[in-house]
Amino acid sequence: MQPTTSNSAFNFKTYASDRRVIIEERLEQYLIHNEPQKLWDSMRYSVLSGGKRLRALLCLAAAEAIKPNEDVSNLVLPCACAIEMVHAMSLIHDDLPSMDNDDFRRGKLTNHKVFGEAMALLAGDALLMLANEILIDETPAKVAPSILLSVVKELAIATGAHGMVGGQVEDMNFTGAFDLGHANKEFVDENILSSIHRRKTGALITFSIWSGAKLVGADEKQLIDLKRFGEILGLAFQITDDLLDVTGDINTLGKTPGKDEASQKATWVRLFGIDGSKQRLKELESEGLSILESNGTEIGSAPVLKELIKYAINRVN
Ligand code: GRG
Repeated sequence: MQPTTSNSAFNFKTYASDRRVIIEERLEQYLIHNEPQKLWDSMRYSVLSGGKRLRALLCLAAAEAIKPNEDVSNLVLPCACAIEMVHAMSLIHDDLPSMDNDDFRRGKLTNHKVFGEAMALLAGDALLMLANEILIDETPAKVAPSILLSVVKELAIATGAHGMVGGQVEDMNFTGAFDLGHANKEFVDENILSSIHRRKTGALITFSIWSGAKLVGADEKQLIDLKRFGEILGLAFQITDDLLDVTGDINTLGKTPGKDEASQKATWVRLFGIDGSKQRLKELESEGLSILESNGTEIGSAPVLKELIKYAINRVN
């Protein structure tokens, strides 16, 4: 894979489609058919069903931003694919009748609609563990064990009670459709909503960027800056998701719009309206860009991360 350069001829569309090809190939390789066949069919169905691959792209892009003149894709592809597996499992579980109860995802029937609830649960469980297996087994030995161990630990933190799972529970607590005894939408304010978004969605996105940089030897200052950049991008991504639920249509989104409103979810649009949400996105974009630009190292000169925050905000699905 050609390293990225900082020259003005950089074309994000070409970059993203080239990287998506290698991500898809690697995912296919890691998910080669196995037995029990129905379990692997279910795992493959959700991972290999398209998706923007934003998290994997962020992981590759962060690595490339730290080492702009080297081909680092082999060092970070196992991690990028592990992240896509964790992401796919979260979508499978999120779509279950006991959670968001969705029928469509990525323009196709949701996993439980095709394979049944029990298999969907188990496919999610298996993907979570496969992600760890791939990260540990397939990351090249050139990466120091201490670095790999810290990446494995951070993935656990981003995924579990401190991150995604905790955020999902907070989200449920403030969703009108759930009766957990203390749900009260009046109490949702910007701090609470930011915390939900930071954990439910932002933690894995932040990890995607941080891990790509960590695996290729980023220094502490670069890691701190990239973590902050990841938090901003993660929040912007989820605010955009809240907006798309109101403004999008099923054909473009690949999932049913209007679900947040119907289930009385706590969203940015609900708190601040469409204009307020768009305004916050503008602020987040400029905060994110200024972190990259003020870095004064290779990160600042890499065009990909800058384009990725714009993409996360301006996407249509
Ligand atoms: C990790 C054990 C474990 C459980 C997961 C269900 C759950 C607990 C968490 C829900 C997390 C979740 C689904 C958050 C929403 C994030 C979000 C906006 C997803 C959509 O991501 P895109 O747009 O999807 O990147 P594509 O299809 O492009 O990959």
